Amino acid sequence: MKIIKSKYRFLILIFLLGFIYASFLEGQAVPGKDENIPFLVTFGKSGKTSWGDNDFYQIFFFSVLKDYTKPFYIRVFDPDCGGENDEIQGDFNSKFSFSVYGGKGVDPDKNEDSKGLDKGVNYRTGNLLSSKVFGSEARYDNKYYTFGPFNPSEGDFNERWNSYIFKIVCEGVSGDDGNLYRFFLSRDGNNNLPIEGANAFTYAYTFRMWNDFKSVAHIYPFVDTGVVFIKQSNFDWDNDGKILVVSRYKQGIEVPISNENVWESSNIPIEPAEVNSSLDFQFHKRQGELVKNNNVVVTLKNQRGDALKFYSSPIGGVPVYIPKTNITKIAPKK
Ligand SMILES: [Ca+2]
Ligand SMILES: [Ca+2]
Ligand SMILES: [Ca+2]
Ligand SMILES: [Ca+2]
Repeated sequence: MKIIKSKYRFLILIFLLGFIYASFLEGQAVPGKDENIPFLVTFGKSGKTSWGDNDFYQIFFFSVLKDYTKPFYIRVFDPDCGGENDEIQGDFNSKFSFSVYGGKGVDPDKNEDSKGLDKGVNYRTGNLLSSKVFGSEARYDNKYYTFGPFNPSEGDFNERWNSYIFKIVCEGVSGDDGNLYRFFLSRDGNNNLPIEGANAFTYAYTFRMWNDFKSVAHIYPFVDTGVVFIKQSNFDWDNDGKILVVSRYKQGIEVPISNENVWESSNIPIEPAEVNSSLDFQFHKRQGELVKNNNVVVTLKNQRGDALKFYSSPIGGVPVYIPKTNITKIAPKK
């Protein structure tokens, strides 16, 4: 009897996993399906940066291809800060605003301030389309809240990507607790239905690692034309294992890692073969004693100081290292 039950459960699990996989295919799940990141995280502004969020806000951009003309929705999973998923400090007493922007001023390719990277600049650029404040609220706990519908033409048009750009800002308005959440860009208000050709990106990625030794998280920056080297910066990694950079040219370069409440930076050379493709930043957890509930921030800049975009669905796909077999021939012994 027990065996039948567990077989049944296994089949349901397979079905559900297949369903989840299918619904994440298009890359409008944030974090994306290849990233293996459970949640984004933002702390209330009275939080401590040593908990893993350096600035108490997070900005994500969504791009919707011009060809898509129907309404769409931005769905937030677990927007509240309480109950399931969230990081309590004392008791849950924090408030978070989620705000969606469209129109001129949103596109970060045209407006540097919109990226939200520099302290003191107003990153709330564009037209406010919708906004809501969440506290500890059972009705939104472990559930979706849906913003929209929005019309694609309400976005800020980007000629290069032939897409309308939208922005969502999550800000820790008050309190000290950590809000964990995810986004989904959907063509349906009640279900996660991806939009073909859409994507999401950010310039400062604040996320939570799984509490699992074997779990490897990935983020995928896009290397644009003209990039010669990049400066990586990671914050509050808590000495939690290794951060490796993999590309079609790099088998896995280890970069300096940060400890508690500090930034660690280094320069990484970029080869011509890596231009116009994505890099794979891999986050491998330390073995032995588990670093629990690790939140981390990552930013990248090129040699000119321009920030790189991290795409939820990597541009050109997940990069795979191509061994240089001709170069690695073993030299004969003298
Ligand atoms: Ca608290
Ligand atoms: Ca919750
Ligand atoms: Ca939450
Ligand atoms: Ca941390």
